[in-house]
Amino acid sequence: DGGPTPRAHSYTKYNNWNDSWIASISSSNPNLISKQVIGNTYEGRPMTLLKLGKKSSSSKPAIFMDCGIHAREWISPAFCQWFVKEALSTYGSDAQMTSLLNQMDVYVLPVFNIDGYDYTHKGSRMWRKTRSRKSGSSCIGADPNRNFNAGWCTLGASSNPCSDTFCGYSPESEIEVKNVANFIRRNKAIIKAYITIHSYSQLLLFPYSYTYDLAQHHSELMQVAQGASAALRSLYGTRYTSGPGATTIYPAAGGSDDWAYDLGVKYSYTFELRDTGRYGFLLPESQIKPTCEETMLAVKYIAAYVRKNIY
Ligand code: PAY
Ligand code: ZN
Repeated sequence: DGGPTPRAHSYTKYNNWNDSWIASISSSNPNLISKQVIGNTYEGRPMTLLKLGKKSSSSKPAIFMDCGIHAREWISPAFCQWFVKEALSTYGSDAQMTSLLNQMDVYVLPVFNIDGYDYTHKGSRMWRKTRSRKSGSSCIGADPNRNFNAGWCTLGASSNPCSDTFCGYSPESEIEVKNVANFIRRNKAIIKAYITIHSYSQLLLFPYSYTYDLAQHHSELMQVAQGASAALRSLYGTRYTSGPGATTIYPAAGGSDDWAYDLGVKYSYTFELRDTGRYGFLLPESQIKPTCEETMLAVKYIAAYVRKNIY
């Protein structure tokens, strides 16, 4: 007896992390998709990164997108799965997607914090952090979005291991953060945009969150964010607010978007998907499809802008 049979994968349901979706999608179209493991999680699960893009002999500029940094934000991994499915099924028919995948590669990390995500399915639905342990504390995990080396643990983060915004014992103390940071550092010459998907609040954030200072490219980042928000709104009227993290939501140091930006990835964005609090993290499954459809328009808008403005 192998225990309970897992529910079949569906793009309009919240699926727990499982190797088989990744294995089947990545072998479905070898000309457009491949996978690589960038390291293991604290509990030993492989972090598999998908690479979407038309095979090419020379290296292409790339976009890196991750979902599921925070365990309880279930709409986020649902969006990464949706994005991969849409990319494969609309390549060749949708002009924007075709140009994107012809000219660039898109790296998608479907679930960043796999251990935490699994725990929200099997243990506690509202868990946010990783699941790492350290002797001397009975509290588990750190906030991966406070653990990047960007103004680490200065503002809007806690040094208390029991806090939901615990910054960790040192920058990149969380192995999941280290694995992603290592990949982006290794590939920083080709990575032109960093997109991270969270929920909820309906915001499109960009640096900075660790300081109130405006980013060097503030006005361009704002202009692109507003264009992306308008594209998103065109489908179902969903309203997003755009702006720097510190003033648009709250100051928060150690976030992935600020870290990527300071590394030199100019187009660095954090999405806070639906809703504005009615359901919050418990967004009903009936909203997966409309949320993913509208978010596709925003992500494709940013991707098209980056593709036309390679630096
Ligand atoms: O860039 O300022 C930033 C990060 C903001 C997010 C964070 O706290 O890491 C915002 C929250 C999130 O998605 O984790 C928003 C949600 C609603 C929360 O838990 O507060
Ligand atoms: Zn989050």
